[in-house]
Amino acid sequence: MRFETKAIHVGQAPDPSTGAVVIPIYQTSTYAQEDAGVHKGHEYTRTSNPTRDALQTCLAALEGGTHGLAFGSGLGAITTVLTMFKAGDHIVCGDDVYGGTFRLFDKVFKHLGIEFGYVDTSHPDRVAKAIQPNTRMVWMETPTNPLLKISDIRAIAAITKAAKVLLAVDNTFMSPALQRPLELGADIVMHSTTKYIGGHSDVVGGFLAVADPELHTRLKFLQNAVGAVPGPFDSWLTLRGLKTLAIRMAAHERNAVTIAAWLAKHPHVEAVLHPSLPSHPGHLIQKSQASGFGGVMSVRVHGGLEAARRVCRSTQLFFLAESLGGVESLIEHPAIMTHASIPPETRTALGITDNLIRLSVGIENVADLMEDLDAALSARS
Ligand code: P1T
Repeated sequence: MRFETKAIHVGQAPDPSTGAVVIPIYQTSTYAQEDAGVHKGHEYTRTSNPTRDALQTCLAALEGGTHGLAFGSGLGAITTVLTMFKAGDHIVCGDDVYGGTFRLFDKVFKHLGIEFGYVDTSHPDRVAKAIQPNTRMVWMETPTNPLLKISDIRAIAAITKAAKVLLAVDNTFMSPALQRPLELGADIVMHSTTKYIGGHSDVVGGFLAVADPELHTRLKFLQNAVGAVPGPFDSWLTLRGLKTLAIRMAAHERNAVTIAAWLAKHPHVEAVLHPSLPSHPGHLIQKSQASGFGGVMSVRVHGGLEAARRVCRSTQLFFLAESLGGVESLIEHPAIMTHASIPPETRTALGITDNLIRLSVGIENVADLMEDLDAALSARS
């Protein structure tokens, strides 16, 4: 079965009792047992639920994994991964990650004794140098949020395998329709399913996919023990979104590639960060490991903070909002919004400057989106 077919059929056979072609929302917290310990495969919904099972089976298959685990948010998924470790363990983390991921590591797990080293993972040699005897995992995003830096998954997987540490890739920006890190050597793929997988900005969720049954057993134990699970309705909404992932991603991609090339020549734009541009330093690596460039880009506008703020509040179709990956276009200001939890000095050093805005290009008509951006850029000054 190919990707588009898997998205609609894997884990989603018609309901045996009614023939319903859509997996029902099993809105139940518990399941009646015939005798103590004798049940039909489900005991309690934190542990398992048929609607969640369908999502887990389908999305794991799309990622090329053997198993998947769904969570109530992306950060719930990351938290669960981190509970595999103990005080004194060390994690190498990309220096450009979603602000909430950095906050979770720096303000929660660091205080519990887990150590973190931050490196630019777009240079695999820096990852190799950062690995210490107590390193247990490398955590990275590619493309990164919000600077769209590209890291070579195959090269880093070779490094982590040799060092016997886990490689976890946050695949939120690409989705499995464009990039499948497990097939490139990663051990864990993580998603904020809030984004492209749900796809309609109506549900928050997270996901982990693995290709190693032993790692799945460890993480499944923690999914139940920690309890950051999604409810049946959220699982159902996410699965409903997943069915159209391939066609949505193609539409996001088409619009974003057109807009990136146009903005790169726009007189009010200083720089466009999108891997589709041949001038992007990660362009060739992106082409070698993914089948597209995705719908998110960041743009440095001419002028400073005020100019960027004005652009953000002047668009009509691009809503000024956090998040990304929904069918509607969004615009946001990372330094003030999604990455505010990163200290200002670090933001500046990384390049999350005050004139940086991030676009999540939706699937509206691209000419309407360009007119909207053009008018907002003209209102800049
Ligand atoms: O919001 P949540 O579902 O908990 O997922 C967190 C998360 C993890 N990883 C990446 C790459 C993300 O982009 C996010 C969430 N990001 C936003 C809300 C945002 O606007 O960037």
